[in-house]
Amino acid sequence: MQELNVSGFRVLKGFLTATEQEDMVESVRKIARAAPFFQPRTPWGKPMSVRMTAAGKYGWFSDPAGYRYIPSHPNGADWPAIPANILSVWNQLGAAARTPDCCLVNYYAKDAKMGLHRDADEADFVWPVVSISLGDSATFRMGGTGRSDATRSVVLESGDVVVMGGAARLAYHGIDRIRFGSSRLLRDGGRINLTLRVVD
Ligand code: MD3
Ligand code: FE
Repeated sequence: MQELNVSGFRVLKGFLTATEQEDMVESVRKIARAAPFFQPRTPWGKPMSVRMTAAGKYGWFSDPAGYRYIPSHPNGADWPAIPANILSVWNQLGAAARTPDCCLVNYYAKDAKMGLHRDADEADFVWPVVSISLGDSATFRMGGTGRSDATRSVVLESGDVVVMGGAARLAYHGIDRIRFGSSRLLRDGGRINLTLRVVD
């Protein structure tokens, strides 16, 4: 396994074996059966290209009323528990002293992307964010703590895990595009990203 570690930004290439990736896709299918994927709208009313669902105490939501964590699915159902194989990645790389409150599940179809942003709606930035990539590769863009800081891009492949701690926790980042069809993990293609966060 290769590792890049620059001021709290860790990319663990090939952290998950092929079998672990397949098991994790099965866990995501279970989450999606209990909490179906939905398409959030931006505060400006435009549908986001990424489809989302979640597990844990909170999920993430946005609509013209703004971006926020929500304690149940938009359909009223409880979010399912975070599956053990996903929690195991947090316990190895995140912070075993604390359970994550949210496992956000992002699904990127062919033309989906996520603009440059930072994750700053959590109560305490001492906790890292752990992200798991499954399926098609993506061009991930990583900047600094200022919106106009220089950025660089990193290709994230299926089985890679990213940990954002320290100064990187509040860095700007986004997904420019996915390389549709680059992986055969998901039968219909596309990319799943799991993001584990402490919210409260
Ligand atoms: C850097 N997701 O859901 S994961 C997000 O691939 C999000 O779906 C992207 O950004 C995705 O908010 C990127 C890598 C990641 C996650 C959280 C971070 C990078 C981060 C938090 C702080 C800095
Ligand atoms: Fe983010």
